Amino acid sequence: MSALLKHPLQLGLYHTLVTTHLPIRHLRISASAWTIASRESSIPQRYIGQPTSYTHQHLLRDDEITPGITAQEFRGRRHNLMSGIKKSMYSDCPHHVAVILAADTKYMTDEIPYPFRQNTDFLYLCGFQEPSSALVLESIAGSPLPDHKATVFVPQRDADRELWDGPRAGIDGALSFIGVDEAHVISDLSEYLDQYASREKLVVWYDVFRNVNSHLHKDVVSNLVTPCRNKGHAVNILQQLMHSIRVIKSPAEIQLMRESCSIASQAFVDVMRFTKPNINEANLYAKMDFEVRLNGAEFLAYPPVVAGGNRANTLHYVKNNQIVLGGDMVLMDAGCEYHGYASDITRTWPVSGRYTEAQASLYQSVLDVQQECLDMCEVGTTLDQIYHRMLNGLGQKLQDLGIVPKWMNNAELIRAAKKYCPHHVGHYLGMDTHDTPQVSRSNQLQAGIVITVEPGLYLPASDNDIPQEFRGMGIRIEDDVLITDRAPEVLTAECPKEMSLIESIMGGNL
Ligand SMILES: [Mn+2]
Repeated sequence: MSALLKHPLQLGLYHTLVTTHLPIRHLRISASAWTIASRESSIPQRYIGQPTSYTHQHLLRDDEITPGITAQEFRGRRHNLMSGIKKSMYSDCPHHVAVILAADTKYMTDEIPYPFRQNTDFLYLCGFQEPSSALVLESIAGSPLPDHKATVFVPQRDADRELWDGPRAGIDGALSFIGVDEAHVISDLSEYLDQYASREKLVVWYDVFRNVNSHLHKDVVSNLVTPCRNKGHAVNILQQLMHSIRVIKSPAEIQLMRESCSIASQAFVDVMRFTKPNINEANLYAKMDFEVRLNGAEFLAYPPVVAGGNRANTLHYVKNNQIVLGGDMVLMDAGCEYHGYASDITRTWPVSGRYTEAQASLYQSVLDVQQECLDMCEVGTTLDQIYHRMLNGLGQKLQDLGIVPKWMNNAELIRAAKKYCPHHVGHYLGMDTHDTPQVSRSNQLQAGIVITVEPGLYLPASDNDIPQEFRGMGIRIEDDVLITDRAPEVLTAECPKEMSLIESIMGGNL
């Protein structure tokens, strides 16, 4: 019996369909039929476990799957992926199947889940938020790529589980809401994939080395991958292609990123105003978290760094539990996630409201270098080239400040810059904070790419080579930048970074 025939819908759930007034033709919608189907009639008239325009009118329009992103855009993303596969070295093969798994729920302790975060590639392709689901994209016999069939596999509706976890979409909800061609329950995925194990001239696209969902990976997809490998079929990872698509943001995504950056920028201003000597780092963290949520973000995009004084020299300091003394600066690296899009900002300000002379000279040096780097953010340059600009600039500044000796030549200055700034100048930014890491930093920037520009200088209190007045200072200034065909757009421009502006805000004058 084929997986399709064994489908529970065909085994007796027709009754359910009738009672929910959902015509059976809606359960298998061809791609062409879907495009003419009315979106309005397709939104399930019940809560399905994630916001829809039916349950969350304040968040979504009728044509949107996730806030700001339409069903049509999601279809376009799947189309782009299949176009990429078509252009690959395996273009001659007639059969392709791509499997993208949803994340599974992670548990803190017994029955206590961490907040769920969907696998980004899965979310990007279909917008579905339920754990332990899968998306299968496959070529259609006799029809050239990028034509394809999109099928979702979702958890079965289960009254007992839904009592605890809330309603699930089920196959009817998933099919009509996501706008794919078919939907099945996830327990049918194994049998569905079996049909491919015996195929000839097949290419499998699956991220074998990523443990997105242990159960589905080990017990289900490996039953496709292993026999296919044994038969000599190509099994390719998808991530490289996924990231090359995801790195270029659509106009809708750019709008969401603008909003994410704006919310985080405003929150920084509120946190600066809230700062006073002897404040606990935890309070600054709490204030940031509070403000971004109050202004519409779902949560912070990552555990923020709130590092007073010398703790700023621990790059990933996230303990955030010390008192920041008057006279010290605080370095905060924080951003929010707004409808799936991250912002990532760092600012460093004096808790007393005034930079000391030494702090000011170090701060201005980092700010100058950041501006040089921002000026380079245009189509055709690379993150690595901006990084080299940063190293050159920081090396020069270290010498100007007297932190490294005058006799150092250029190569030695670069080494010193790397010592006092051990991280890169930036990374791609998008749905993930460190977005699309498979895209090399030596690739040329294109319009629609968002990057961070975040030079810093970290001068540990324990480093006796550093002049006394600078020891124990750590400064980073990080903005998020949209590459365009014209001048770069600094998405975090609302977040103050000029010292006079920060001092005015903290002094209550702005
Ligand atoms: Mn960053």
